[in-house]
Amino acid sequence: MADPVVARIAEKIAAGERLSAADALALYDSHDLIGIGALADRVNRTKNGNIVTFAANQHINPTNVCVLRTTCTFCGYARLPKEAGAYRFTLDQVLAEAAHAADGLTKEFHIVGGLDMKAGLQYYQNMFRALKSNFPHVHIKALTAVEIAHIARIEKMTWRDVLIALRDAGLDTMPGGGAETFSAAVREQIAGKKLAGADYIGVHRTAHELGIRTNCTMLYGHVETHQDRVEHLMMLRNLQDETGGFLAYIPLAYHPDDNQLGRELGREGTATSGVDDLKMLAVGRLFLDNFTHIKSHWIMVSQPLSQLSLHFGVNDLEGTVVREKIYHAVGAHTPQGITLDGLLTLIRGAGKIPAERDSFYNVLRVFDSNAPQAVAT
Ligand code: V47
Ligand code: SF4
Repeated sequence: MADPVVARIAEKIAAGERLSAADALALYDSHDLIGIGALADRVNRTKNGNIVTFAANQHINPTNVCVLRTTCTFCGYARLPKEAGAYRFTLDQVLAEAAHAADGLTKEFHIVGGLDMKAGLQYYQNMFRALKSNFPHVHIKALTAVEIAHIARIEKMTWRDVLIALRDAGLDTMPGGGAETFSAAVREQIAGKKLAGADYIGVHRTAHELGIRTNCTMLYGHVETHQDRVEHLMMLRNLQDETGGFLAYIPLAYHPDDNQLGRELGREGTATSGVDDLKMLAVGRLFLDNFTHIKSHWIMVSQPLSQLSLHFGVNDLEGTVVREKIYHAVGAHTPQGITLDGLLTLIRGAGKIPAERDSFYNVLRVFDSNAPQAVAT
């Protein structure tokens, strides 16, 4: 159903005007999904053409021990130190996990875990140094703002000093996890003791000042309102205006299985709707006019929906992930990894041109032929 509000916003965009918070709210409230998607697609094409990128990455989750285990009610991954299933990798175990990268194809380690009292600065410094020495060609994207603040707290250091020490040990960029939804009321309900939204922004600002580029996220589809979503996006856009340090925005669909929040809300087995998933990506593309890259995380929303999202403003797909644990702990039924051929087929099926990128979004190779490529992951 065409919505006059979307038509008005289209005129604004065509005139080069920035969307206001009220515009973003109107888009979230609108049921004109196709109109919003077409707008987001147009904006994306002007920035990224027909190219859809992915990175050959590997997730490593070195510890699931977390001091916030009982207060982040949406999380099914964390464990208390003595709880069944708790683990913390030794350095040798991390290197064994990382061994997949010996094939030379993996170009990025994405390393995140719990807030573990026994995983302090030295644990990560040793890990990053060893990874860099064993796999010098692999980029290290590691530790969310929440983990940086945790290390700073247990080591009695500033965020800045922790970031400098980790950068010196090999940290290249940071992922966007830990943002959840910034609203204090929402945080109180789903992540009562987690780093406040303003502090998440503060850690990212410090990282950007040190030349460490980062991603950002929003966890949606739990108890947040449309207004909460808009305020969250506004905080991200404002920091990007200030520093330009964000590489990509990634909305994360809440998975309600095997976590306390899902049980409290009576939502087990009911994931976010496809309409909301697409709208989150498209509105992100339209409101975050100072971002080049909007990423869909196919593990969270399924491969078919991620393929559709390529017509809703998305230009980047979470890549060849080896052994993803966090979403599979909370009911994601998608495969834990995808082959290169699978990814190419998915992107080409949307009429787009697949391209492998590095962690800074430089295109490494464009797969412009329809012939199958002799590379597997
Ligand atoms: O912060 C935890 C989310 C995030 C659930 O930067 C959940 O490139 C859904 O941020 N349902 C960590 N989500 C993962 C993350 C990420 C993923 C891929 C790429 C990048 C990047 C970042 O996972 C957490 C939290 O928001 N999460 N539990 C759940 N039940
Ligand atoms: Fe810990 Fe992160 Fe899970 Fe919260 S979401 S309990 S901080 S691992």
